[in-house]
Amino acid sequence: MLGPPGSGKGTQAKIIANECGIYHISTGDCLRTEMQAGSDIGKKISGIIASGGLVSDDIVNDLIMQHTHPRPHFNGCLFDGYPRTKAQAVFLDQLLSDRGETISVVIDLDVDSESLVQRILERGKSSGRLDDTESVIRKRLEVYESITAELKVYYQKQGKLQIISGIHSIEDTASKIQHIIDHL
Ligand code: B4P
Repeated sequence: MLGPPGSGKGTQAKIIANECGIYHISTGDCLRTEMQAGSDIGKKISGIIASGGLVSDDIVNDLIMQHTHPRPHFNGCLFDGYPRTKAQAVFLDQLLSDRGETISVVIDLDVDSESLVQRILERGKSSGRLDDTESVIRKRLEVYESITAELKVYYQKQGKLQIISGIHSIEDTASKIQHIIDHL
């Protein structure tokens, strides 16, 4: 699941994973769990997340290694907010290929910047997240445009990218994603 912060990746990933029996992994959730636990990793990353930057590829790829062992009871795995850099994308391709697996589809949720800012500010009223303030949101959008957005080209070249408008209701967006998955 690709898309800028606030585009609905987490929202949609939970719905789709639940409907389709797919294992859902959100690197954002994993990193927040580390921070809440006060682990060594959590201490290392809290400043980066609070300022809207990206956590290092090594830390995030390690988390992915820990969470992606084979899970035969699920119909696959849905990566939410990962990869966010070209190095992470290359790492994931290699990890899957070593297991004889591959990515089936990459869903990119397309939402305009002002709607993203409004959504995250709204979420910030109750989330308690340090990165849900206006200045940090704008930084996260810049980071997305300068580093993560190039992954659209990466997956387009692999013929895996499906771009979906994410400005409609949560239910409408979920049914569009479901349609794509049903036709894989
Ligand atoms: P994430 O947890 O991934 O944060 P996010 O991008 O804001 O989440 P998301 O985009 O899923 O939010 P959602 O749309 O569900 O990452 C947080 C931080 O962790 C990053 O900034 C980075 O520092 C670090 N990190 C995570 N992964 C990393 C990686 N791979 N590499 C390096 N660093 C990494 O929700 C937005 C809001 O919109 C919600 O309130 C929702 O209710 C609302 N909403 C959703 N869909 C809607 C719709 N259709 N209409 C109206 N509102 C909607």
